[in-house]
Amino acid sequence: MDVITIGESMVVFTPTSDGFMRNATQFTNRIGGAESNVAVGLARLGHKSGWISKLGDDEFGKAILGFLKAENVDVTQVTFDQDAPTGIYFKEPRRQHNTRVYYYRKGSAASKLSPENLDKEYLAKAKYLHITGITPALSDSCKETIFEAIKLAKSEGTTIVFDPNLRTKLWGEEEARKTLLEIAAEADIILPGVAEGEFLFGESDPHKLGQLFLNHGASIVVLKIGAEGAFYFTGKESGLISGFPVKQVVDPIGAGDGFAAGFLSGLLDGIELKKAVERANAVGALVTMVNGDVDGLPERDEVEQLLSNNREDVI
Ligand code: KDG
Repeated sequence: MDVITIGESMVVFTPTSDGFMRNATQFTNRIGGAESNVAVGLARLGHKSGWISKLGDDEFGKAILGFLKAENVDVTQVTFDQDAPTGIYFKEPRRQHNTRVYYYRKGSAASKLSPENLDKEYLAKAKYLHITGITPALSDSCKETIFEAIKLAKSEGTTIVFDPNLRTKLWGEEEARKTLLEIAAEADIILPGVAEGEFLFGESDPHKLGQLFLNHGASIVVLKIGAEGAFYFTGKESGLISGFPVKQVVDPIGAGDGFAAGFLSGLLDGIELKKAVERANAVGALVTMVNGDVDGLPERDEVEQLLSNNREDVI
């Protein structure tokens, strides 16, 4: 297994009409969840990814499992909870870059994940364990699961990758900051957005933030600055890799997960760090051009085409 992730996936409902969701009469439904988005992104790029989770024993749980199986994500570590439902969420696109989300996931099956759901041998098979800041926000047992997974994976020499994915709707700021900093201290590679860096360290200068994350324990920091691209820092080298300008962002949700999948794909292929960041930018940009959290995740030829084109031609 190349990358293993742990988290919650949900069915995502989006109104088919513009305007406030209170007036909507029809919705599309798709699948989303930061960690499974990364797993799907990696699988589409030809890597082996696995997703650890719990689903409700209901129609939505079956939909998610079926979707991920069809995407070639390993779901052998997914269990069904008989007493709790699969989470759902709604996306209300207001204006470009301003999509409101409403979660219906409290007490969901995934929030019941606990350290007993972890199989040490399975974690040992992974080159990378990808963690996000969403899963520890779901419940105390989810938080314990994340710290236990990190401990088990580290004891097997697995590299820990962390995307803080701050979701203030899910927990209080103080608890979020404390927990995200604790996980960041365990991570080998960290992929924050600049706003998350500011939330964690009260600092918005990218260079200072890069250094702060390195001092905090990471050996590779990739700091996302939205459409403009991302900075990378290793302690030995640093730089800015500019993003791919997208003329019309259709749906920005999931771009960060695409970025993580693209970056990990580059590392798995053994390409230069700069090139891995460029691949990450490319996948993130492609995700924003399609509706849905996972729907824009590209296959390898699409990324290669974007990377080999003159940037202006592309988007
Ligand atoms: O990163 C995209 C995710 O935010 C989305 O797919 C849903 O996992 C999700 C969440 O918790 O918001």
